[in-house]
Order: sequence, then C-alpha cells, then structure tokens
Amino acid sequence: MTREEYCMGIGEAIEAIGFQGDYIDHIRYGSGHINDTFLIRFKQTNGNIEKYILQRMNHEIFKNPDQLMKNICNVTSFLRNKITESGGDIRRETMNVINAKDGKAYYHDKNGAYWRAYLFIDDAVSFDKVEKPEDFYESAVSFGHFQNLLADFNADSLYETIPDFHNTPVRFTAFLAAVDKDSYVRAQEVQPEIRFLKKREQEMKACMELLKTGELPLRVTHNDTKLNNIMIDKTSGKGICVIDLDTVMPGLSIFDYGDSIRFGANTASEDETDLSKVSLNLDLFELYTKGFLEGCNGSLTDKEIDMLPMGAKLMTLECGMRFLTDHLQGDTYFRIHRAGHNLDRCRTQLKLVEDMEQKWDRMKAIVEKYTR
Ligand code: ADP
Ligand code: GN1
Ligand code: MG
Repeated sequence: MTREEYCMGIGEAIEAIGFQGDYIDHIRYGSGHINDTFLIRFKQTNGNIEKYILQRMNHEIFKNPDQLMKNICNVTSFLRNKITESGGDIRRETMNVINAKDGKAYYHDKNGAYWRAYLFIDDAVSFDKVEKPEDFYESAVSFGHFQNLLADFNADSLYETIPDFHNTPVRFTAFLAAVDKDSYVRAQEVQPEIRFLKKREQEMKACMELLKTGELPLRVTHNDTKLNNIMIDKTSGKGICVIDLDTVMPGLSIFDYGDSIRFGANTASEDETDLSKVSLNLDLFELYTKGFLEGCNGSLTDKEIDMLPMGAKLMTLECGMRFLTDHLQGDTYFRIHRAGHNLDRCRTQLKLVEDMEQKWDRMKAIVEKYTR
C-alpha cells in the first residue's frame, strides 16, 4: 500500500483515540520526511478549541511500532518526572501521548496502519531553516540539555527502533549493495557522487572504532536533531520541547551535535539545486557549538569535544550517502516531492562535506576555544 492509501484510515483512528471534545477538522502538518503528520482540532464543552497532533507512523521504516511507542512512553514519563522536579510545565516541555480508547499508546487500524497522537504544543514554532541565529542557539542548548537529562536514563530499557541507525560503516555496505544492484539503472549518472563517497570510506569508520575502543562513550541520544525537531516558544524565544522521539536510542553525543550542524549551519536548504549556495556558515557553527556545550553542562569528555567537527562531517557524509542509496533504490525511504529529489539532497550534503574539508582547521579552532 502507498502512504496515501494508509492515510485513508484516518477517520477510524480519530474514532479510536481518546481525544476530548467534538471533532472539528484536520489538516496535513509539518515537513518531516518520515511520518504522516496531521493537526486535528476538537471543540470543548466550554467552547475552547483543543489541538492535537495525529501521526501515522511509518511502519515500513519503524518495523515494530509497539516497541517504538514503549520507548516514547518510557522516555517521556522519565522526562515528565524531571520537569516536575524542576518546576517546569509538563504539557509543553515534553511530548504527551494521548492513548487510544482501549488504553494502548497507539491504534492499529483495519488497513494495517499505525496511528498515535500527542497534545499539540501551542504558541511554539519549529523552523525548517535558521531564520534568526538565536533560534539555532536555542536548539543547541535544548538538544544538549536533552542529552544531559537522559544521562541517568536506563539505556538497557530502550529498544533499537532502527538497528544500526548511525552505524556509518553498515550504511556504507548498504550503499555499495545498492550501487551493485542498480535496480533503477541510475548508477551511471551518479558516478562522481559514488566516487566521492568511496574515497571517504576510511573516515566513515573512525567514530565507530573509537566507540569500540571505549574512547567515545555510548550515551542515550536523540539521533535526529534537525532544527525542525525542536519547538521554540513564540513569546520567550526559548527552545521549549524536543520532539520527534522515534530514534531516541543509545548513540554517540557527536551524532546529535553533528546532525544539527549538517542541517542548520548549511547556508542553503537540504534540497537546494543551486550548489553554489551550499556552504558551512562558521558563525552558526560556533553558535551551535557554544549552545550545545552549555546544554550538556560539562558532561562531555575531552575526547567527545575534540571529535565534534568529525561528528558534523560524519553525519553530513552519512546523510548524503543515505539520500543517494534511496535514490538508487527508487525513493522508498525519504518522502520526495519531485523526480530526483533525493539526488538533489545528496548533492547538497556532499557539497557541504567538501566545504567542511576546506574549513576544517577553522572548525577545529572554534571547538578548541570551548575546550575546558
Ligand atoms: P517526522 O518524523 O516525519 O519528521 P515529526 O514528529 O518531526 O515527524 O513531526 C513533523 C512536524 O510536526 C514537526 O516538525 C513539528 O512542526 C510538528 N509537530 C510534531 N509534534 C508536535 C507537537 N506535539 N506539537 C506541535 N507541533 C508538532
Ligand atoms: C529524516 O523524520 P525527519 O524528517 O526529522 C530521517 C533523518 C534524516 C533526515 C534528513 C527516522 O528525519 O535520519 O537525517 O530525515 N529520520 C529517519 O532530513 O530516518
Ligand atoms: Mg521530524
């Protein structure tokens, strides 16, 4: 079934989930590449309107939605306790799952689609690109703080929702297999990109090696720290809530740092077709570094800090390789909006890697400034 066909069960899901009030309407919402997200409104008896987020989980990607939702309930209830202890607002500072009427944290409809709902975080925005540097800084503090809050979370209780998610060498093997198979006869036109990635094979192994030798510690990380996975409070301008918790799993701190740089410190959009616009903005790089380290509040080791630039490069290389793999495999993973969209996305990532290579010494020097 296609994504659109799966979404046809939305009416059934609206009936089955324990929303309060009378249904008014729903619209598609957000710009994530993975799930199908809707904003849905209900009228309350006092006349107020309550908003919720309703999502069809992408069960082709997250193959075990039951385990996925156990992770999310587990992590959010842990965060709720921490937020309560510090006198925060649990309705806005973490995700709140709305259970189905049968008590489950999700609903499995007759067509086989899986649905879940959250309270809508009102008076907050998520950005697809950095409009004000302060927002990027706020996202850095929030992601660093998020990682710090989860420092004493029991990692063994987490399911691995996508095995080897940031295991770049494993991703490299999958990429080579896609090139070999070339099911859509697209490899010929992407030879320069294939060469670019093959040339950097050794570098892609470096961080996993440091994990194996114990030089980099395993932590509980978010793993998908795009700017649009943070809600920024409209009034205070502060990062209020980390969202999109599907990939919270054991990982390296530099993954979270690196993925944010990849997305937010790029001078162009992830899918820009004019590659001359793509580069690393060093001011944003510095701002994020400062905010992330503040959010982590001294919890990173010297080695982790030293490896931050490599985290940025690794996440950009890996993401470019994932986009290219999906292009070669017929665009089944990332939602595309035009032909060649994943190839365009791949090219921006590789161009960004090239620019990081040119700015490497300056990236290192910036991070050095923040080393204790
Ligand atoms: P995807 O995995 O497809 O990226 P997300 O969970 O990130 O899906 O949701 C997509 C978008 O929906 C987010 O970028 C954000 O703008 C919005 N969103 C998600 N959850 C909430 C929420 N609880 N309150 C307000 N907006 C939300
Ligand atoms: C996906 O779900 P979303 O749009 O926040 C992807 C990330 C990629 C990102 C690239 C579960 O993130 O890993 O870095 O697209 N999420 C998953 O934009 O694969
Ligand atoms: Mg998202």
